[in-house]
Amino acid sequence: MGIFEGKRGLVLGVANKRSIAWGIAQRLAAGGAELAFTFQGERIESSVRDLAASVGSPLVTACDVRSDDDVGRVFREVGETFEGQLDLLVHSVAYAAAEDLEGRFTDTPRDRFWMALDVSAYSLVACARAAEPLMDAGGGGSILTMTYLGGERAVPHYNVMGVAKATLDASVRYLAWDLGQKNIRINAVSAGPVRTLAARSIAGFPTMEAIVEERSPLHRHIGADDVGAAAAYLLSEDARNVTGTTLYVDSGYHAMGM
Ligand code: 0WE
Repeated sequence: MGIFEGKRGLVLGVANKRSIAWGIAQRLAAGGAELAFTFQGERIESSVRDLAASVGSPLVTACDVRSDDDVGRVFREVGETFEGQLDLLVHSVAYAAAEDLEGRFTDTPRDRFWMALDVSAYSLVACARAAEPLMDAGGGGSILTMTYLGGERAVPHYNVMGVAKATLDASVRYLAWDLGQKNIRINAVSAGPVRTLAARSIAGFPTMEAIVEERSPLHRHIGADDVGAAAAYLLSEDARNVTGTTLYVDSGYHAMGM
């Protein structure tokens, strides 16, 4: 019997088979979890539907995390699908305009600054609030989000995404306090660079991988499967007394000073 047998989860952020969210979902499904998925945009709908079908998902639905109405509708659908209960929530969502992930942070315009924080940080707050009653109905739950070292240190070109991740990290701690009352845990995984669809459009991504390979204690790349393993731990009962924290899956890169 798997460690997620009888558990029901919602996964936001799968785009294709390389997505970090998919690496996490596969682990949860292998442990026996029943999973619902959301996708962003018609372009990726069919690939998400195919992946979801491969793990027997009962619900695949669009979600624009910038819209409270849409988030509300999605969690109503989840409640209907899962008999009013939700145990696991995976938030693996981020977006900044491509032009703001190059050049100078100083040049980030106001509208795109708030857009990046809305999609990448506030979305966690909106989802946690919507998940709360469904998790409370089952006596508790566990939420996981994805963060990055660029929210704590200045990583060249990460720019406004770093500010969004700093906001996300602080949100995890405040949500942990509020939701702890309902036996709902919330944690983050801070992954090193993972070669996803989003990563491939980032100039200098191969250079970042090479730097991790050279300077991290373990001298190796991080895969979505590595993130999946850490996420499964944080989402499981093994982490029952772990909340408000960040687990680094980065070959130890964050521990280094040079
Ligand atoms: O959080 C991220 C990237 C998330 C991301 C990726 C894209 C690419 C396509 C957010 N928005 C967009 N917008 C797009 O148009 N990472 C941790 C990966 C990443 O992105 C970087 C990095 C690293 C590492 C960007 C610059 C420098 C380092």
